[in-house]
Amino acid sequence: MAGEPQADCLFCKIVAGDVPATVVRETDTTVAFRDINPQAPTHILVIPKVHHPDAASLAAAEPQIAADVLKEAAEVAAQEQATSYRIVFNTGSGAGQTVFHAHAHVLGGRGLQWPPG
Ligand code: IU
Repeated sequence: MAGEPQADCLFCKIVAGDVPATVVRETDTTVAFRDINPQAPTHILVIPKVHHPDAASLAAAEPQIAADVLKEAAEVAAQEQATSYRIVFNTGSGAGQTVFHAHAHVLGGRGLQWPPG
């Protein structure tokens, strides 16, 4: 069922505490943790606790939790003292999505180029 934990999902396992992660913030609906392969001095992933395969399907099914993810992305940036930062939702393998559980990348702590690669 949409939103239910998936046995083969790495991020569902992080939510459950079955896979370790460096958690920096947690709310009733979200978890934020450091990316294991950081692309900037600040590189944190904010995920909903519920399972949806990407940000758009999360927003369609549970818009309040999608809003929570965005709010937490800003909170994480503030906690990291990143005044300028980028929020990225890779969607689809062609855009670099490798984990099919919705997540926001929060990138900061250095100058960021535009357009991204
Ligand atoms: P992507 O947008 O689906 O490519 O992002 C997935 C991210 O998850 C990617 O930046 C990985 O480095 C990160 N990640 C992680 O933080 N911990 C893990 O155990 C695994 C991937 I596997």
